[in-house]
Amino acid sequence: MNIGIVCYPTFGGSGVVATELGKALASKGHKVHFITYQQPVRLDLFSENIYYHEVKVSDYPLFDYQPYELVLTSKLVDVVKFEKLDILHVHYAIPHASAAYMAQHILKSEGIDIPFITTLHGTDITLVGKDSSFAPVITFAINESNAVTAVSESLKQDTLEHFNIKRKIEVIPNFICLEQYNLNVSIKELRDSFAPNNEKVLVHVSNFRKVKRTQDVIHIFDIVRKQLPAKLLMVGDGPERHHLEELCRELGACDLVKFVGKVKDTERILAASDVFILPSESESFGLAALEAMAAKTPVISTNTGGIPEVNEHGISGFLSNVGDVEDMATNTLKILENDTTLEKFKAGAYQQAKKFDINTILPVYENLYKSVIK
Ligand code: GMT
Repeated sequence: MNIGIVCYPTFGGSGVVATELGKALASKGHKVHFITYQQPVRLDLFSENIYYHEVKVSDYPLFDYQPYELVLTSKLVDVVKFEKLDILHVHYAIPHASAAYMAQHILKSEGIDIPFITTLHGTDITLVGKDSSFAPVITFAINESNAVTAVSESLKQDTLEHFNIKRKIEVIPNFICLEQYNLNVSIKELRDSFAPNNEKVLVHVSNFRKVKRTQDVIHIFDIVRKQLPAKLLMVGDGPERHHLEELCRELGACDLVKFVGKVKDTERILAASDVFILPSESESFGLAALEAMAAKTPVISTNTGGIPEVNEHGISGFLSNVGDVEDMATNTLKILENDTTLEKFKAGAYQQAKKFDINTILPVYENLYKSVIK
């Protein structure tokens, strides 16, 4: 198949899922065209069957706000026509689904039929989409998609609750490429570089937005480090970083917390850590938790949204109520109690991650594509 993928190219989960899906489809022989405003962070353009079409955003001084949806629509029309695409798969509804709808209708007027699939990822529904200024367009674009998928049962229910949806939403969970986590290189050196005295290593990966409750990560760590020697790795960057650094200073924990910044391939850092912390306020799936589990790192998380579909309480980690930092710290200490318990949770995390292997999920997407292509 000749597939167009529209996504955000940034470090966010939806862009990562779209990129990994495209790479896996390309490795199976499909031609995959990424259409977005910047090369997706995890995309390797030298891979066979992968193409990238940049959406040029206008900088005309009249526009205080650049009309991205329109330039994206025009680009979609152009790429569908000239690359002879069979299908468009848009990740994140805003504004990708309505741009795809518009492109579909422009192409129809020229006698070209192109179906589009919308994958809902989370904040397009739970945060942004619920905003009444977006709701009519989002509702319409979801209803007009040729197929709609959500990354968890929880997100599907949220969508049905908050929007007037008249079409079927299929749940296709996020996935990981387990092979990528079979690291041949030793992680000992990396671990020794930040935990030279065999301290336990806690890790958090996110875009440091408010919804991630990153301050809770620091508070959990502060409780844990008072019980046993520990270090914390904060991977990523975002609006909360400044407050987090201030909090570390207040708690006198600066020497124990390392802000690593944005990292493209997190596999080695995750594998070199003992426990992953995800105290989010809301999370439609929690891809970062799944990536940790694939690296055999158990997860301490909240029980919000789709996280319970990913992290199994008592097996791959533990779940707590949002904001209950005491409970999350207690659970972290339970996992770190002794090597046997830690190994048990590491094995549990990996077993759970196996359920989300790309080899299981990819055929589901391929079948969905076939079902909508006439
Ligand atoms: O979580 C983010 O801040 C990024 C966001 C995105 O759309 O890029 O992530 C959402 O999609 C991910 C991939 O499907 C999910 O794993 C995340 O749980 C979801 N984030 C939220 O629901 C807050």
